[in-house]
Amino acid sequence: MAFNPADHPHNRYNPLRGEWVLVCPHRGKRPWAGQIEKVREAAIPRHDPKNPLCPGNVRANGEVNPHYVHTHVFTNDFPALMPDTPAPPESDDPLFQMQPARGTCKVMCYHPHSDLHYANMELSDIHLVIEEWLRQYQELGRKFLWVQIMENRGDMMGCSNPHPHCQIWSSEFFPNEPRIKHENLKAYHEKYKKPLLQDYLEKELNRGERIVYQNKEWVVLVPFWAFWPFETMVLPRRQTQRMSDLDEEQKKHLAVMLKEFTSKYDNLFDCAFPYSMGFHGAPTGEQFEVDMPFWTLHAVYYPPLLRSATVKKFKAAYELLAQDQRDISPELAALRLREQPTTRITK
Ligand code: H2U
Repeated sequence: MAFNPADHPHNRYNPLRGEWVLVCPHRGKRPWAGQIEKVREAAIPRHDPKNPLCPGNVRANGEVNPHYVHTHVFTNDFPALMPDTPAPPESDDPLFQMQPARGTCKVMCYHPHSDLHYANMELSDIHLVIEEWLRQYQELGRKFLWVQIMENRGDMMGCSNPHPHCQIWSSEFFPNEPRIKHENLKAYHEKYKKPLLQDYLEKELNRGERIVYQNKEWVVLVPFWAFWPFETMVLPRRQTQRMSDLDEEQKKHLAVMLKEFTSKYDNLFDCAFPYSMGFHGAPTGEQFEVDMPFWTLHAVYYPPLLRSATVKKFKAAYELLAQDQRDISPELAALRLREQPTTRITK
């Protein structure tokens, strides 16, 4: 019997993590007896006088937000990381190791109106969001080794507030996810003399089967090794190491990508599609000016939904005890996303 990747269980290698993911596409084909309901989403008020992220409102620490008209950034009132935390004592016991954890956590509001997301935002406003990301990245990146710009959307992902916003956690330490990527990207570059993600993009563009969206500067694809059913990666067509290296054309088309691609996500299950997303690029701090040709700036989207607006994939059982596993193939997920319109259609 000849191997068919759309039918036969197999393992796929994730070169960014040095790990395998089990793909069981035959299970994705099994009949679904459950209902696929359309969710009724509560309308989000444009301005809620009780929402601490809205302009002119009081936050948890008693501060009043300005009447901002575009973006607004403030230090999180409940920060996970602070700049002046004392360092734990050093230990020579390998089983009880600690390291200092200093940093800063910011919240960035995208727009004064709570009822907006990329799909219904003006491109000019999305552009201002990107400019603010860059400003924050430049400022924080001078000081911190890692600046994590990240967005959580939807109750399902634990997002506490429907107002369009992201969080920016900056740290003096190198967090696990980007550190592991860093090591793998570096090793690949040493071996093949090419940036892994540029090499990968070129090959994916030739194959085409996992491409979801493209414009002049950006490509969105479902990675060959994706774990989440509709996980995607956003890659620049031109090699770019850090967010601070983006030029005007890249920023302009990033705004278009954010609007059009997230509309596809919303159209897939006709809902405000939940996800965690964020950007990864070359580390900063003392290395801000250091050339790291092995790093390619990219964004990742990790959405939890599997089959409908209410049916979620859990990272549980086999994934926790043995190895990451998925049912629907990355190629089928890419096809389903590719088919979606780039403007929001309420079905
Ligand atoms: P998330 O919904 O993505 O968690 O972001 C909201 C953040 O806003 C959350 O981290 C912060 C919370 O700590 N916040 C404040 O800093 N002040 C407030 O008054 C409310 C929420």
